[in-house]
Amino acid sequence: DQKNGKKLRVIGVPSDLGQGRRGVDMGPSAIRYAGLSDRLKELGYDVQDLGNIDVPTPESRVQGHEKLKYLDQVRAVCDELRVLVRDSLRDGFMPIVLGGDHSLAIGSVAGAVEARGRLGCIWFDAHGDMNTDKTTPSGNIHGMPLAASLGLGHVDLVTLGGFSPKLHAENVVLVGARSIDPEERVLIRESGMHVFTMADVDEMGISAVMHKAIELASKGTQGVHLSVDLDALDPMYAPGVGTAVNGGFTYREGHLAMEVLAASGCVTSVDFVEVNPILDLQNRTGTMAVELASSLLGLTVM
Ligand code: NNH
Ligand code: MN
Ligand code: MN
Ligand code: MN
Repeated sequence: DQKNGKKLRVIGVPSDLGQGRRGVDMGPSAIRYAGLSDRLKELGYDVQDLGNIDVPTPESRVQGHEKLKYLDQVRAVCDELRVLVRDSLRDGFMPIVLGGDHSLAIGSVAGAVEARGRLGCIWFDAHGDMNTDKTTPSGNIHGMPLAASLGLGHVDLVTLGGFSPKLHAENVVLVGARSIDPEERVLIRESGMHVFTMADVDEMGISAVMHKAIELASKGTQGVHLSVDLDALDPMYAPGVGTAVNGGFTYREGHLAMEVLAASGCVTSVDFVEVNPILDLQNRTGTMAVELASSLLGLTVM
């Protein structure tokens, strides 16, 4: 079942505060330029684009804490996004959040959980995003959103919206991982969340991985938040990301993952993040985001 009928709301978050390389703030424009709204309208959806959240440029602010760069600004942006995602769901729209760096997911997850209650989460990423201010090698908050959503890390990130944790580890599934920091690995293990590495995808096949991921994320939940970091894909198909890692999903694996999700009807909100058009080749990565969105939302009726 399409949990929110046929109404979609697009929310842009032009943030590059959560990572070190400028340009990801232009991600929402790149995804729109690649034709997101038209593609979704062709699929029969009513699409409302809310435009972009106001995000300060890093050059105009002080970085602040070395282990939590731009903490205050990231928190403010996430809080604004939380309200927009929450209210979109309450108004009967499925939110599609365009990034921007992955720190924004702290806000989208919070808003989605506020609106719907207990949610599962499927996180496509080359990375774990399970660092805290204690374990981060970079101080970049885009390496922390999954940890924050599970109640781990700095209080300002964890308590967004006034409740914590947002997610329960048994309903959280990371798919595509192939670059995990040593201390982050310990947190992942201790948390009890589920991980399908690229090696698992190679062994089991993406279809089996996705069916298992959906089962885990759906058990006892009111829906699933899907967070797609474009660096989950192989850099051949998504070169426009700040921290590319070889050995990612092929084009077809990415699409099959979306198609299995579409058939299940479990996804109730979604992020497409880390698109950096400055590092891209002719907007290949923005285009990939649009194509993945249309596979995710494509009607399965032939
Ligand atoms: N794990 C590294 C860090 O925390 C890199 C994170 N980069 C990402 N995450 N793109 O998705 O700094
Ligand atoms: Mn990543
Ligand atoms: Mn990420
Ligand atoms: Mn990233």
